[in-house]
Amino acid sequence: MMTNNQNLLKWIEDMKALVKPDQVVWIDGSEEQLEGLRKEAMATGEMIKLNEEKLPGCYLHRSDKNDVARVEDRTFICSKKEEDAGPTNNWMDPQKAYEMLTPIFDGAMKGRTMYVIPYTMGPAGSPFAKVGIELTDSIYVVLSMNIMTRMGKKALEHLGDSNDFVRGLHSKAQLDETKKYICHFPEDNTIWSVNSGYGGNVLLGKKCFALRIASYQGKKEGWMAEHMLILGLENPQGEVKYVAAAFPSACGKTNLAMLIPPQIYKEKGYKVWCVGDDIAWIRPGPDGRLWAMNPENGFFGVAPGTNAKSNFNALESTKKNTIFTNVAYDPKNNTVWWEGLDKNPPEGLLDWQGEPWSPESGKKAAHPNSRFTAPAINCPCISPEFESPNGVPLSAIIFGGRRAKTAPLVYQSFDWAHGVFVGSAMASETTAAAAGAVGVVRRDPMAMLPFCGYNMGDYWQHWLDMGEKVGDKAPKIFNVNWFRLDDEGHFIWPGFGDNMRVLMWILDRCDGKADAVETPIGYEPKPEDINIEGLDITVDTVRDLLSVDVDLWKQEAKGIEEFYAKFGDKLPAALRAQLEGLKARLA
Ligand code: OXD
Ligand code: MN
Repeated sequence: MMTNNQNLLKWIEDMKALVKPDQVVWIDGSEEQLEGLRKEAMATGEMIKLNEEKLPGCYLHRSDKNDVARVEDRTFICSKKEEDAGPTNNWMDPQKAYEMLTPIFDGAMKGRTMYVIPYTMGPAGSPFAKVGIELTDSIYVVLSMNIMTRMGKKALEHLGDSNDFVRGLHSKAQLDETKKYICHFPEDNTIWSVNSGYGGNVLLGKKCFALRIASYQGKKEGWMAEHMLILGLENPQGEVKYVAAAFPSACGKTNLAMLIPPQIYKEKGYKVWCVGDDIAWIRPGPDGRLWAMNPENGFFGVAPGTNAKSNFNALESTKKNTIFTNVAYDPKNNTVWWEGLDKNPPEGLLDWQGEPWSPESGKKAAHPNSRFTAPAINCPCISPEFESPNGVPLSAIIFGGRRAKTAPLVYQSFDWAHGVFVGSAMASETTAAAAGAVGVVRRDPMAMLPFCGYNMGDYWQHWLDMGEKVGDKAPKIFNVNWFRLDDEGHFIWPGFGDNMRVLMWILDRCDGKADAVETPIGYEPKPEDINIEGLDITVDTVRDLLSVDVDLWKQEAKGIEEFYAKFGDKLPAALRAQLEGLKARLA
């Protein structure tokens, strides 16, 4: 035992009595203990040690074939009142949820070891940092939490005698799909996850704590937990400005977070620094501005499509001390492979389930949601402020989605409240859209649809309140869309590193250095103010990318109105007023 914290010890005793493990092991975070666990996982086949020369310290793990992604339909917010979970979450009464889960957890760890993982989200000692304890019967979880969080003794020191820790209970149990549940009890600071071994469901520090529970804590305590990357853009004078950005899954968040500047900017001495790729905790600093911190310690990235061209920095991050899950395996070289890594799948490859694979087998070698869990410090462009206890001050907040026609390349909100409206109306279209066809719109406010731990209407009100609190020191809010399609269904904007050209306009706006044109939806750049030097597009293309189709926007306003209707009187009046304002400007 490594603590005298009676709240913690009592809770662990209660959980032990429930899951009945053969033994309990406290994770102290020492390399010695971790190495022992790696050896054990190799002996049982839970992990395969990869080529020590090519991929030092790296391992391959395979999850159950029916257990490969987050399960939104089995994810619940268990608040006392149903309206506190809101219309966008699955809800269960907390008492009923505990009653239902108790027999599932009862004896689930018989014959197994229960690992006690103390961890912090954020560096221990930081005013942002929060403690979680995860109890689990999975070595894979322990080793992955070691990459994704700060784990071990330091976390207990940070906690001291406090009762303020998130109680996470996880058991793989029998991996019984019909009894798989990811339940959050925000009012109890508690998460119970059972019958899954997949990262997003079982690395409880990430989506479960750092977004769902933390968003609820932030509402109570006056801060925000957001599904956002954080990046720093350094100019040739060495000044760094920070932005946070929210995009739905599969919109290139990790790519933007680790962006490599185009040649024309590199030459001049511009640099981009990655502070975080998925989650931002944001709070007012002593200077009255909003400061953001990445509570995680690693990246849980999607492997397929990652290559030296699409995301050099992410690929580099996976070259040591990384755990790969459900990618393909090359037994000859003892390395890994996935679709989009290169065009030459090695001969003799085994697919993500360990079955022989060849390009003719007509199936994917790596699972489309195969992942890497990589230490953030591996990233060549990791920000020097990554460990900063105070986080970084935000100049801008960026929302975005995947829209074929409606949203322009970039626009700025009129003010904070209008920016909250823009975020609340965020949406992406399904990508299968054939040439020119417009996909189905899925609303994903602030990219938090599956991650907000309470009523989304109350969450929007919290955003509005935070803006009031910081007043004119608030970051400026923008919306971007890298995904406009031409009539043949091709992307018009080059994207990737060239997105920096848009970031430059955004930061110029924040500095009062760039003009804008007022449109019904917000402020837009003058087409000639987006730098296209070195690109094979013209100012007319940029003009096209910035065009606002009033008819499409009238439809959009209707879509927002329908979505808002779900929230009844939880919809903040200020957002209703914003919608009316948009409609009036479009008329
Ligand atoms: C993620 C997600 O895994 O947003 O980060 O789905
Ligand atoms: Mn995410």
